[in-house]
Amino acid sequence: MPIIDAAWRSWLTTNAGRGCSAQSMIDAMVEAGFDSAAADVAVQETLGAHGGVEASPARGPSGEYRYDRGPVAAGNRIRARDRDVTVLMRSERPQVILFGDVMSPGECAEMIERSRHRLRRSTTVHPETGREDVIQNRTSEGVWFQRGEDEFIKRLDDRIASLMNWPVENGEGLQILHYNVGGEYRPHFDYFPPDQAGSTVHTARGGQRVATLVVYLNDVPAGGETVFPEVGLSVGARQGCAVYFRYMNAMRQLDPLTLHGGAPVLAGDKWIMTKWVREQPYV
Ligand code: PD2
Ligand code: ZN
Repeated sequence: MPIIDAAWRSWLTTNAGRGCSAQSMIDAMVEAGFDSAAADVAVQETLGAHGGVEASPARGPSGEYRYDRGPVAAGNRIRARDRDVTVLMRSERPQVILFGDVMSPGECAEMIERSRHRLRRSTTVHPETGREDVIQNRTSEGVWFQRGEDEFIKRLDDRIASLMNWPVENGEGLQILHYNVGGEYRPHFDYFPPDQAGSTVHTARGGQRVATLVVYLNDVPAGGETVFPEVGLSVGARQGCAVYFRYMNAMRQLDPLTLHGGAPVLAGDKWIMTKWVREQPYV
């Protein structure tokens, strides 16, 4: 019998979001070789908190966000392709997980050295036009690495896909950000707000963002925490650790409690690496 891996979870999420009936998904899974009890459990888990609400492909249903089961594996330690990652903290509402040991000190240093000379001032998405603008609420510099662009990047992409339990092809490239003292990223959502005209430019490729992983590449001596102001949560930047948060459920609702920001750096500097993952392949 096949196993319910990241690709099947993504398939379930996409089809639930499209409003497919439970029976049609179970039938398709049985056709693909699952036994009907296993297919039924997987479909019910995906639809879990759906109730009777209908999903709309364009915007997702409105109403209170429902916390369904996320894709990240259970347990205190997760084998993420080539590395054992520790789970330091989990929050269910919003869905936030703090990981230790996602990258070694050597890998963090290599990522910083590869980025240092290629940094450009970061931009944000203009809500109406979808264009990338340099504005004051994001005082950092960044650089993108294309998915799988060389062996080193591919190893990190594969590890992260395994940790997030989401298909590697649904991930954007890796983004490295650097903040100097005073640098910050004021609270924002990583998803593209469906009510803003500019979002359609971004969701045309790969659909909506569903979750984020921020890896800290250095220890920040003071400030620079990732903060979730709606729930009073603050994550200190420690080299090799990472914070995961998921904001789109299987119904395609978006979780407003995932409002988050990068607090001002008070001493030293801050390097992070971000992976955003989409509902569909990002090609
Ligand atoms: O700098 C951060 O800690 C941070 C946190 C969350 C950056 C971003 N999100 C981002 O670039 O979206
Ligand atoms: Zn963010």
